[in-house]
Amino acid sequence: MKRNWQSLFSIVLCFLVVGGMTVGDAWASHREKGGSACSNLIDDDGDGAIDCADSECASLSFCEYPEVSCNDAFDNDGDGSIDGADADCQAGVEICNNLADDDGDGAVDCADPDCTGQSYCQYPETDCSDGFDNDGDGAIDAADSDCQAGVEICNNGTDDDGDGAVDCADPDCTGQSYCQYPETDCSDGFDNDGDGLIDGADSDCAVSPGEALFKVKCIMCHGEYGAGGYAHRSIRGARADRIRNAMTKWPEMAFLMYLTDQQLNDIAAYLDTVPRGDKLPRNGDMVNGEAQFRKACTYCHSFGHGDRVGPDLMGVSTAYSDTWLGAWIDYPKQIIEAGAYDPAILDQYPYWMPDLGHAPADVWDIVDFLVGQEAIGPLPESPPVSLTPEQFEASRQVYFNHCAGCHGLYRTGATGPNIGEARAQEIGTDGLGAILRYGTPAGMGNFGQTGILTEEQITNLAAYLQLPPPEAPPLPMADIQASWDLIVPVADRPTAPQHTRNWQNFTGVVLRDAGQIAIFDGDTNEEIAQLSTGFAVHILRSSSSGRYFYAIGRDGLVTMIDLWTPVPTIVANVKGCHDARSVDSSKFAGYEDTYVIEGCYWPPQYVVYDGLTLEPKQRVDIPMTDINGATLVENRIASIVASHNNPVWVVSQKEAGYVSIVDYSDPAGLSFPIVSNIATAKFLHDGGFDHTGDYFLVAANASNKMVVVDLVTQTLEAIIPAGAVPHPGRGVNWVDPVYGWVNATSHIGEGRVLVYGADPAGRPDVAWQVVRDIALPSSGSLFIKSHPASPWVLVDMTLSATGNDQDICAISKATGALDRCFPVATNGRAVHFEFNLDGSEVWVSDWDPDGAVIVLDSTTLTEIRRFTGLPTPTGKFNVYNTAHDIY
Ligand code: DHE
Repeated sequence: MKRNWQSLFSIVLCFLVVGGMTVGDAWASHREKGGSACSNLIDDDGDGAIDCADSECASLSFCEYPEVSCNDAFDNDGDGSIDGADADCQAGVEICNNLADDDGDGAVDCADPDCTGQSYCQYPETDCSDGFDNDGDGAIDAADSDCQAGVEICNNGTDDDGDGAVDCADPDCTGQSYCQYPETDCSDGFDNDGDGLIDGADSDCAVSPGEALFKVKCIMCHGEYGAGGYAHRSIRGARADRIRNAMTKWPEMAFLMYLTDQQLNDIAAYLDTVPRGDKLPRNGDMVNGEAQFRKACTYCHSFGHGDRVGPDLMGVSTAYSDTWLGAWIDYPKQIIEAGAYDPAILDQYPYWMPDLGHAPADVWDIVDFLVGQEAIGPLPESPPVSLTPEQFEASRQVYFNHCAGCHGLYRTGATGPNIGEARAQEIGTDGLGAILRYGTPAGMGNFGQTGILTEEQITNLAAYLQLPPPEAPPLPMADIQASWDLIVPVADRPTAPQHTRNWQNFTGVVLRDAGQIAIFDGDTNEEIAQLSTGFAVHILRSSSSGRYFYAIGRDGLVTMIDLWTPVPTIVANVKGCHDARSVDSSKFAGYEDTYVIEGCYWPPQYVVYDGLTLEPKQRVDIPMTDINGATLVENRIASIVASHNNPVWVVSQKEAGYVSIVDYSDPAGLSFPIVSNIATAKFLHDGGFDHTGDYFLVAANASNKMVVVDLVTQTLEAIIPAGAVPHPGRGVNWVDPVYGWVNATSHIGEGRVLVYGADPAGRPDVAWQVVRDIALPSSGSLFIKSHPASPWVLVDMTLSATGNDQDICAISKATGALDRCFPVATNGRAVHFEFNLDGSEVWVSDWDPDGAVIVLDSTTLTEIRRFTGLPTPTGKFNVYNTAHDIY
């Protein structure tokens, strides 16, 4: 791992730096006798030898590189000889981009192993009709295999592979570094960044081309305005030939060889005009450096204790210059995006170095710490603080509120990994603190950065996690009954709607952190109520008729809301769990609005209530054995769906891996037993129906599977291998043009939508088989949804760690391909979709303390309205769609 990581480091870009020495340093310290430079085509010291030909210059690294083009009238290697006059151009030296087999070994340019490592040899032929060998492999345009039909060329403004997506909008181009670049030349008549816009038409050209280039290629080392950055030295006023020479001489900059003279002139022109910038402050504060390292880096890296998710950093300051380390810590994303790293090496890592937002002074301090600690030796781990009983209790509550949902009350893991005390001790106090502060790309939230947890809470929680979990209390029927609060008895309720609104088009919006539900009239676009519900309220479900909403709080409080009163009114509350996520009503004909079921995360039980009053009817323990026969300490009820075809609820037992069928047809209305336990996979989470309602599809998101249960035979129908941590919400059903009825999931752990056939009667050939695997720009998706009236399947990337958390993506039902991804949220993260009654609008949450619900036209996907000023809006539930399970 360490070796790989070091080779990752070795392919650095755009750095006018070698071993801590800047170009300026090098030039200053290597001059011909007489005091002039080794690259000015002048025999400065009058000894008859020019530049690199002069022995004074021999030790300069750039004098070791060849003239890379022998016909461009430019002294590429700064040795004073141009083209044919340069000895490099003699037979025997392969020049890698001149279309000639210079060394006569039968291999031309990039096809010659001598050229391996030349960064431009890793690019495809980017234009198949410009008469130019763009990738320097010796084959021009159609003669290059890159230009064969069916291969998307990512910057030629053409849909080469006919999948409806052009250039960088085509998922095939994901990862092409230049798809992350701006228009790098604003006057070449070429669409450099493949976004379909040429030169001045591209908004990237609002800044000068040189500035645009500088900001993606150079700023990481040289800082704002080239004022010095981590390279310590201003490059204000650097000339194009100096830049060319630098990139020719030093391997770290070789990947920039494809920059044209015009582009270098543009950069030089920009550097000529920049104001004098401030140098980055460097305090040499190792103590702060160590503190920052412990706070931010220790989840991925140890210092002297072996590799973790990332490599051990002991030795890193010997292997790399402080300039390099500084730039890497400050700008990891940009460095990767600039294209200097071989994607094949990056692919070896589950996670790439994230940008943790350090101030430059802290970056320098971390670098100084890495250098200083080297002499001292391995960094000892911090011991956990000892907790007072009050701090222990407060940490227990913090854990319950923020961690138990994913990791379990007993920390055995489910959606998140096992973080029992043994594993927590292994991660250590510093590592736990770092992960709580900054989260992970696998979906763990950045609780410290976002202010959800204070530093004190993080410190205490890191200690709490290293202690055994406390016993969780039961919640017996007597306590449940005592919690029941019938606010408006049925006899006092209206028998018809007391307003003229179209209540079936009401949409309830979860205001998570406020513990409230906002209710909107989808016809008039008015907010008509804001009602207090349970703690960190999670979801709403509708009664079968749609008249009532049932809200479930994470504290287990079920709240029943009547939509027929003049304004929506809470008519009953009850608490059947200490911790809960799911609730649903009885939806089979004859049982409309008759019963409600609440599934608990803790205790391991479900509770059935009267559907009109919430009077508790029965509490049922769930089995504590999993599908492998193992005894469980915790078995949570995850998703519950109410069948429209039978008088049953379908209940997912998370840890056990069983899908249970709970029958509510007892004529006496007293008994609500599990009548079938169907063994599937672990750990079950969220799911919904297929288009017929006869199959239930649920994510077993700890085993990367989608499970299909046949509700007619009450047997396991199929297990579909999925990607990392599938998370479909209730999923989505539509008719694919090739495969008929399909269903799909997105994933938390990877940027991928899997589409599988879902019509065993009509299309048995593809039933429950993956028929499409669609790449998304980011992992971190929570929900995928559609409506029969919309041509799109929409997917969010709420937990994206790569900056896509405000974006949503649209997959075309007509083509089955990803059509576009675009930003929707402005203040927070884009999360969850709901359609209005007729499906003409789709509502998306901007999940933020100052949040909003953004309403898009469900066909054009343009914004038509937004409801602002909503605290932490998350799930949204339209009455009609929720009552009828339309998704
Ligand atoms: Fe949810 C559905 C559990 C975090 C918003 N979530 C579900 C379901 C479960 C679940 C079991 C299925 C319910 C059903 O169909 O009966 N959710 C959990 C967790 O355990 C988890 C991962 C962590 C936790 O501590 O709760 C979690 N959920 C979240 C969020 O952070 C979300 C994004 C915002 C919030 O409100 O907390 C969130 N979950 C939702 C939504 C649904 C949901 C909106 C319903 C989707 C639908 O369209 O039906």
